[in-house]
Amino acid sequence: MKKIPWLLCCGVGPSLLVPCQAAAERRVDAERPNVVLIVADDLGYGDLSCYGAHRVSTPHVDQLAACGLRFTDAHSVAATSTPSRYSLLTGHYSWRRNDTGIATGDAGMVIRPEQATVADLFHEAGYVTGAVGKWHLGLGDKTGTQDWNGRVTPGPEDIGFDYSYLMAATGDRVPCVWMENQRVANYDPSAPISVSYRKPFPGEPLGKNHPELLTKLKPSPNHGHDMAIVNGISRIGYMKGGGKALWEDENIADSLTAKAVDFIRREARRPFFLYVGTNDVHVPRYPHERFRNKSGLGYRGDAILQFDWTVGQVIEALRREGILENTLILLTSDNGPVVDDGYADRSVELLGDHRPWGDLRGGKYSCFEAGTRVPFVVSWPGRVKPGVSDALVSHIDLFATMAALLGSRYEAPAAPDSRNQLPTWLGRTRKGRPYVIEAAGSLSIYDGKWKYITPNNGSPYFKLTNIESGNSKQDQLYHIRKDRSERENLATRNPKLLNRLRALLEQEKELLQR
Ligand code: NG6
Ligand code: CA
Repeated sequence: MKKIPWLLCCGVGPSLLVPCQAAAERRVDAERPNVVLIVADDLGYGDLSCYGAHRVSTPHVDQLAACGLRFTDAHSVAATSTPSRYSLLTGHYSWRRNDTGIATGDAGMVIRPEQATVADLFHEAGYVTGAVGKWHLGLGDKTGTQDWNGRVTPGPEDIGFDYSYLMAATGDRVPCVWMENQRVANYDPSAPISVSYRKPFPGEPLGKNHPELLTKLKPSPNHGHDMAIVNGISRIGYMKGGGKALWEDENIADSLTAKAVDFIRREARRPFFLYVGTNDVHVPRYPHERFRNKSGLGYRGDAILQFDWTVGQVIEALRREGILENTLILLTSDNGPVVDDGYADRSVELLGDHRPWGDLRGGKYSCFEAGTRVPFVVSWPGRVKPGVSDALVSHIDLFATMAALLGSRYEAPAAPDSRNQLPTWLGRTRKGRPYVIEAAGSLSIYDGKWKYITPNNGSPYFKLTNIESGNSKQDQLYHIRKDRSERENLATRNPKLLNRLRALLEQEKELLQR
């Protein structure tokens, strides 16, 4: 494990260290709670019953929200996974870099070892740290050069995680194996693994040529999930080998939940930080038979039930160990919802009047609110006063907020975009951020009342996923507080306001270029 010289805990260290804004908070919460961060995949603002879903029921999340604080104006930094998770873990805006787009399964580490993460913070504070589930932040040094038959390094260990059990990218991308502490779990020496995103392996059947092998799910036309076939589902990318290490999609939630529960059991006696990234409700959706066809909404709805089950299992494990009271749980989603994202799983046909995006416009990939306004629940029994908060909050603040919780100090270059929001996240104030910045086809800035979407040349509508992208060649300005469905573009009527937001955004963009 690397030691980050500039990252020190509890105020020890040379005077050049910039004190964290809320070191004082530590005095309030001195007993070092465990922190569990649950990040759902593509779960929409309207997908949970506590956020108004009527057609699907999520009792475990609802219970968490009932005992904690449910935020109605929470935002991820980006409308897809890699840039969203990058910012969540680093406190650095992914849009400041040009290499944080959706990562392939053979991408090198997007967060480089020298960069600080929230896991480093916990690690340096003496916590044991774990990451379980969806990763999608690259593994190894350089894209396409990993040897999947050995230890892939650098990896999560180099950015603060003592333990990891991860899928490299997404369920729809090869390699379809679990990486446990940077080695293929359940490795099968009789089936060495090769991965390529450039060319197929001779003799390996592909989804596009062998529909008869697609026993679980077929790809939707034109999305491109028709390459390597792994256990009855074709994926993006090419893969050979794997044998008994290959995952079965119906067991993904069980596997990652078991590892999360094991971690909690193992580490219950010392403070820990656990990141749980569920595969639900990302495609391919093929939930366990306990959930399949149970929601009435197709596999997407079933995957929501499965997600809720995972949340319940994690909470139950904490309760069993007697540490629920001393655990801060954060639950959110990496980006907004999509119904058909590449597989013919009948989620479109069976959606009925369920609205994954709630009353928001757009969805995953979109500059409109449904792309980046996400569920966000904070629970810490006895510490967080139960309720609902409409404070403006963002994933970007996880780093500084956790630093405040821990009383950690860190030098200014770490997490430059992150601000301490501990009082807001714990419900001690309803004052949130002055504004948030969101990235999809282009950047938007939203101050809790007005939102400005910068013009761009992208297509206004994504035909494949049936999502309004929010892209426009014109400036767009919406009065979100009155019109959160972004129906009326008020840009031409409010040039002053628009200029103010544009100037603020420009200022942010220049901030780190000095
Ligand atoms: C897209 C994929 C989509 C999904 C997404 C990543 C196509 C046409 N679509 O490029 O299926 O994998 O990437 O989703 O390739 S995310 O939530 O992990 O960002
Ligand atoms: Ca996602």
